Amino acid sequence: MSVIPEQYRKSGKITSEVRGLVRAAVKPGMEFLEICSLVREQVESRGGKLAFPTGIGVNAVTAHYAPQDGDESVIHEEDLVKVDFGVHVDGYVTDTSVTVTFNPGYDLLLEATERCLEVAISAARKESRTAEIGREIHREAARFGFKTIENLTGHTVDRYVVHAGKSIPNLYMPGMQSLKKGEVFAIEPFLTLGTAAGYVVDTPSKTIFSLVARKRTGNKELDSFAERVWTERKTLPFTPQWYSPEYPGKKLQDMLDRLVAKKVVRAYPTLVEASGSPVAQFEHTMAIDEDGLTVLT
Ligand SMILES: [Co+2]
Repeated sequence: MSVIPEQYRKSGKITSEVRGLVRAAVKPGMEFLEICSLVREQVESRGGKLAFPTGIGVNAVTAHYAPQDGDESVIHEEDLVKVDFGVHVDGYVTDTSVTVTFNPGYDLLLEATERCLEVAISAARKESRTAEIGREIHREAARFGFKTIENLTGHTVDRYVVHAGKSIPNLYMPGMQSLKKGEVFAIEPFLTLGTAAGYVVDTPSKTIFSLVARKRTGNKELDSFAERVWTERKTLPFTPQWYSPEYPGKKLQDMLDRLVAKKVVRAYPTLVEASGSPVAQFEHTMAIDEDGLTVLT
């Protein structure tokens, strides 16, 4: 008898189907915002909801960039494009990422990254120590002449929680916890060039936010926005773009700045590879139960 809630399986199935559509749909000339709309529509039409804002990471932009209204950025022929999205069904989160390119110069990087994910899944079938899974990822990347991003990791997920506490590193990292039966987690190797710095740094861009505290600010407008986010999202991340039609101009950004200052909301800066090198990423979410490991996505 599996201990994995059925909603995880449904969530994973939606994630997997939509990832297939994204992989086929992303083409040069496509706007970032179109990719996000596609993900949202396809997830919702299957009965899921977005677990976090869909991230579009082009080249060295590695994580936490969600395009906002008015962003006219498009995919170019020479780009490497990461689409990172997550689905929840009744709060049960599955997380995935796929990298697409039309630039043959990146083919080997993509192949190596996908291979690292396979190697990591094989390792996780028999190895609960996350440090050892990280070691396998790093070793496989090195075999191809690439580096892993040392400060980004996979993670356990939980109900209404995208990062539930345990990390699955992309290199050997001693002193980390082991995975247990009943846990659901995402493994996500990020690979970059052998000549790169191999880590990500924050940028001033902030497009992803989440509620961190349910406390009153005393301002009616801020409190009602925070209450609405709690009702709709709990602590799952959101992006201003979802709410922008209701708050014209700089209104919403101003509200978010104040909620961040009051520590009601947290902002996630866009992360880029420190030396500006391209980064590829593939990700699956999986569960361990009595029957072993099941890839949900
Ligand atoms: Co993830």
